[in-house]
Amino acid sequence: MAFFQTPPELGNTYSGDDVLKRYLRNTLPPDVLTQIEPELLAMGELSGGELYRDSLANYREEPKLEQWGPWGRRVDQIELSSIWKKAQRITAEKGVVATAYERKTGSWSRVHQFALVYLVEPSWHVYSCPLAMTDGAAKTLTVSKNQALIDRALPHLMSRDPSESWTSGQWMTERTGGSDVAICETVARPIAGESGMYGLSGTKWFSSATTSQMALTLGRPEGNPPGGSGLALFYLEVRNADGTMNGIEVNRLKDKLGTRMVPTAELTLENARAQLVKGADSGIKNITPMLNVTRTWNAVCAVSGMRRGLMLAKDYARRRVAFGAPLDQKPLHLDTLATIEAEAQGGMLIAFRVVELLGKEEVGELTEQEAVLLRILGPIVKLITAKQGVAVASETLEAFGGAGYIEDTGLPRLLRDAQVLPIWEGTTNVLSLDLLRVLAKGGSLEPIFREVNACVEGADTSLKEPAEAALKAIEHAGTWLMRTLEAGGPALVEAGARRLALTLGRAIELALLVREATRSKKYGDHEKAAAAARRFWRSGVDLILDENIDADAKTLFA
Ligand code: MFK
Repeated sequence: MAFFQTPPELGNTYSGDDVLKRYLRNTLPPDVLTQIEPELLAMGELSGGELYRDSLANYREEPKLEQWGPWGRRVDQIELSSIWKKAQRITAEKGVVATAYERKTGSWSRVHQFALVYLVEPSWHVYSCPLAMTDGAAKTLTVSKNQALIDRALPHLMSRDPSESWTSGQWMTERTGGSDVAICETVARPIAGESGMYGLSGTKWFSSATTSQMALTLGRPEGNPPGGSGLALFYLEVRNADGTMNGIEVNRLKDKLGTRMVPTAELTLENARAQLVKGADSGIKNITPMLNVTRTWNAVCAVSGMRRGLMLAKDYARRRVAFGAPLDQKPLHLDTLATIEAEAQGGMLIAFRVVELLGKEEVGELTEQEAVLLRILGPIVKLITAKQGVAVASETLEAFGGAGYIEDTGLPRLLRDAQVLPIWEGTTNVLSLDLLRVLAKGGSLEPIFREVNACVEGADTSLKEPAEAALKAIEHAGTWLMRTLEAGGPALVEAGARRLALTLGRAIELALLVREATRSKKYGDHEKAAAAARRFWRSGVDLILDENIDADAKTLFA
């Protein structure tokens, strides 16, 4: 009989995820876990069942832009994929954004929310993009204390009624680029007689989620100085009350490597009516609450993608027989999967550690030290999980051989959708430089040292070496920073900034893995967590180079 390979299967993404369940058990008060578990189970069922089947069946669907109506009027309507339309309804009904703001589980509300996101993200083809923006906008408006805008938009942003719920865009990137946002060209002209209202004119080069009802964006009020402080943060609604566009034209949708269902568009703004959110300057500073929230989403989506790839690869390894035995009995295959399993677990723990801190911040329970830790971890968590996400996705595809390269298996998308994670919301290098600026502004590595120390306290003797490696890496980072600044100056520190950020990230991930093993002891499943810590440690933690390698870089570039 001819041979046909059995495909991998995905079950309930919550029931099947021992790593998430262990983390939640070790972290949440038992009554909170009991309260949220039914929601997690339901989301896991949807994600591994109906949505997964949809995502495989409809993987070719893409958004379509209709610029003109039948009678010649400009309409700029974007038709979304069927999965995105379904996701719009599901996210409202399940309160994927609302959960963070309703705070039914107090300071654990962010863990609650992001556990839901983690369970579902790969099944809805990056619908997390508009949700991240929506969450970021809700946070930014909340902290702006602009009561009129809060009253206008927040009920929609956190609505559980699909007919009332809005998503938000975040339009920062222009033709001048998405990293050096301060050179944005959008001009803001005051509208006579309307306090705080401006007409915005310019081009937005990457506007994700253009189908949103509102956006937060940057523009320079006429007469303001150049640079980031001369920009202001604006709120606008995309359509007027009669459904026409608010001085906005959609030039085209972007033809991207991945995130193919995200309607990323190029926009021209011509006197788009917009309202100041918080004063007529300091726009970059005022939009940073949004950046910090969307970067957390980025990290959670990265670790969610890793888990999805691993779930499928592990299931497949049990089904796929080659060279006389199933792959799960092949030592080299197991070794390969074990290495990425440890990376995925480390990534998940750092992502959720930041989520925990964010939740505490929002209910006013963050200590001063934790606030500094959160600011330092912000760029680190985004950059390290994104890099791990790409590496793990690539290895996952390889674990399927040729099938991993074939579109209708649904696997190639895992890699393409991972590749955006280190790019949008701040590239690895831009975030490494952000970390340097935080440290230069009086921050020190002390909060990280304290965090790592607390995690490795009480570690089992079998984890002595990984625990020491995490501590040593942080010590090395500290001495490297001081020595390099003294001996080489800021340029040499800049050259090593990515290695510094990744080393700190890996050290924290390792320490959290060690802590997970320690915390699991009383439940008797500590060996699995310990094995992840050891495997992660053996892959290497400290990437810092003491030698002056700047000269080599210049030679190689020339
Ligand atoms: C699944 C996930 C979904 C995600 C969807 C993504 C959709 C994609 C759309 C995009 O890709 S949008 C483009 C993404 N671009 C970025 O995220 C910006 C990347 N660039 C940076 O982050 C730069 O570091 C930055 C623009 C902020 C640098 O600009 P500046 O003018 O040199 O800012 P500076 O001086 O570093 O910071 C200005 C102020 O903000 C300072 O405060 P002070 O004025 O009080 O000194 C900073 O401390 C503060 N600040 C900067 N970053 C902060 C922050 N505060 C808190 N948190 C931060 N992260």
